[in-house]
Amino acid sequence: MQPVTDGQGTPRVGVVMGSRSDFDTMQGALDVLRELGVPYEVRVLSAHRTPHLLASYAARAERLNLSCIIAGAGGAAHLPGMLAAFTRVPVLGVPVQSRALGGQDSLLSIVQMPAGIPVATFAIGQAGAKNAALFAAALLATTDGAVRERLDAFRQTQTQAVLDDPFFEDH
Ligand code: RP5
Repeated sequence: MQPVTDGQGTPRVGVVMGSRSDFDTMQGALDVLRELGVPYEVRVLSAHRTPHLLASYAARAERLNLSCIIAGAGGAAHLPGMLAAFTRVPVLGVPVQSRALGGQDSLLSIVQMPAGIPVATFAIGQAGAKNAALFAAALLATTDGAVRERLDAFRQTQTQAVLDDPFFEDH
């Protein structure tokens, strides 16, 4: 099964998730990448249900020279760590909110990597997914001027929205 791409050209970022049920969370990352014009590909990849695909995806990430892989998973969330074990492409881990433990399990599974194989870990849920995408864009912005401009504009818009908020003028 080939990963789905966003149609913007050769992917620069891979977005993977352990289950289709993670999609709503990971949509946050896809939205940000699309807004910033960062070409990505996305697919479901499970460390325990499709371990062979995990290994081949890591090889694909190197072949495509992806700048990073955003990997979301919940529960015993070994997907980001296993991917990082198979490739030197940087892995950004997103803990998906689990039903049983609210995502604390996902967070600890991802963040507590033993020394030697790093995974950059983000907040639980959509905030983490969005920030992982912004982080991926910031990595690309070190060498891609167009992404840098769009990222700067995104941040400027965000700042302006706070400055323009009329809420405090009435209080
Ligand atoms: C993990 O198990 C997935 O990342 C998902 O967050 C969790 C539950 O998966 P489903 O049972 O909903 O497929 O592998």
